[in-house]
Amino acid sequence: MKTLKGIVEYPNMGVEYISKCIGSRLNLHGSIYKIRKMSGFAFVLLRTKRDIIQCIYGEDFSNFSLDMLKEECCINLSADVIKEERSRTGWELRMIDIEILSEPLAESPIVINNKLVDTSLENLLDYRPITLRNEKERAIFKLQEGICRGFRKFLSEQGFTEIHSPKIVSSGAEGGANIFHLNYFGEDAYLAQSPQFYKQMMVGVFERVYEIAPVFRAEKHDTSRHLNEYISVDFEMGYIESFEDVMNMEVAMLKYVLEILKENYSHELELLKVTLPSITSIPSIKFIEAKELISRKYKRTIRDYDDFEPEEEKLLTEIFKKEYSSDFVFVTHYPRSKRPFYAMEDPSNPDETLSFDLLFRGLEITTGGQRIHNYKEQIQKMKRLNMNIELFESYLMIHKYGMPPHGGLGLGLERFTSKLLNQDNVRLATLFPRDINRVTP
Ligand code: AMO
Repeated sequence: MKTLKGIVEYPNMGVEYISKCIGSRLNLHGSIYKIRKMSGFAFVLLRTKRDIIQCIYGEDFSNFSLDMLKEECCINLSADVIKEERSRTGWELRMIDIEILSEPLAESPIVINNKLVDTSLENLLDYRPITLRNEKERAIFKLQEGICRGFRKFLSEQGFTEIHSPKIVSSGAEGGANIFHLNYFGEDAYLAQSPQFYKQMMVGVFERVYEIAPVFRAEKHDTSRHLNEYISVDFEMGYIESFEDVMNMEVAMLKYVLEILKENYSHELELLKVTLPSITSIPSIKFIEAKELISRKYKRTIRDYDDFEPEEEKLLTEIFKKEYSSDFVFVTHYPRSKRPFYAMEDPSNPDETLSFDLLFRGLEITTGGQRIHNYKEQIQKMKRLNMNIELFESYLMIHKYGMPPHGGLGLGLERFTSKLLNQDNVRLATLFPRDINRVTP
């Protein structure tokens, strides 16, 4: 009978840990990132889980030949931590013995071990399984992990229950043509554009819920801000007094995330030279006032009274950066023509909805608002929009059988990450992007 040995303990191989081990011999593992040969010795960079650790190979102390090492070999290493004043860390790591666990078959077709992967976006994405091994590339996604960790921790502390809603659905939630159609055993089905209906249903169960999961949009345009699959951070909360409760929750959530990053991800922030924005409060402006403000300040004629042009989003955030030193701005009261059928209209002006977007450094990163919870009101609105009510029967159960006033939001994880890192393309903050021209790798 085979006995299991238990969990493989993860040895802490970070630079910080090694600094505490001067005078000892350590066992490490990792991949050879780069070898720099000098005369009689070599610098060997070992890529471990989070750090790139500089080791020294020396003919006089290493018990193996340098020729055994190739870039991207995976090795077990025993090494001595020796005090060395001239080194930036105060120590050097002398390679004593190695065990080669695996060797690559071929040399990498693209140089990944320089500061940057110096190539086109196309190549960067085509060779994603290996370009992600670059120190800076992987730091982007370590930070993204931190962002999600922050969202989860915050929402759970605020009494939200994490849910997992289906991604194969029978109707679209967000309207528009950007929905993927499926042949579901001969029936029509779709890939979920958002967890909208399900998170609302679950408010009737848990009062406060959230989900961090992929959603799908059949975007036919090749832009720097659209993906066909992205990660949506959604939350929904019951017993709200106003959609501003949702906005306040988002402000607190973003502050919390920035703190988590500051406390636990300084290594990646320094590597990527990211200065985090500071948030005290986030200013807000009504949609129509924002349109007029941009038009006045930049002498532009308003062409579309129902929506922003991408350029206007940029200009609006510029104004708020200059005048309020804020990287974020909420835009509220979007016209009802631009909001889905579940959006609650403002009783004092039904042309406007009790909804908002959050813009960050020129880009919309969140949409949210209060939802209609009254059955009759919802049916009336759907009739007005000529919708086929039968298709939405299961969703409408919540309205029919009782729902608290509620609202929530959806935030695009890749958009938020890319703006935080001052990137100009959302693909750079997506592990394996899906766009109109790409389904691999
Ligand atoms: P909306 O459709 O505005 O709202 O989407 C919410 C947020 O998702 C991000 N986003 C995208 N990111 C990358 N590629 C895309 N194609 C893409 N489309 C949207 C944006 C956007 O702000 N159910 C509502 C949310 C709610 O009211 O709770 C919804 O999905 O950051």
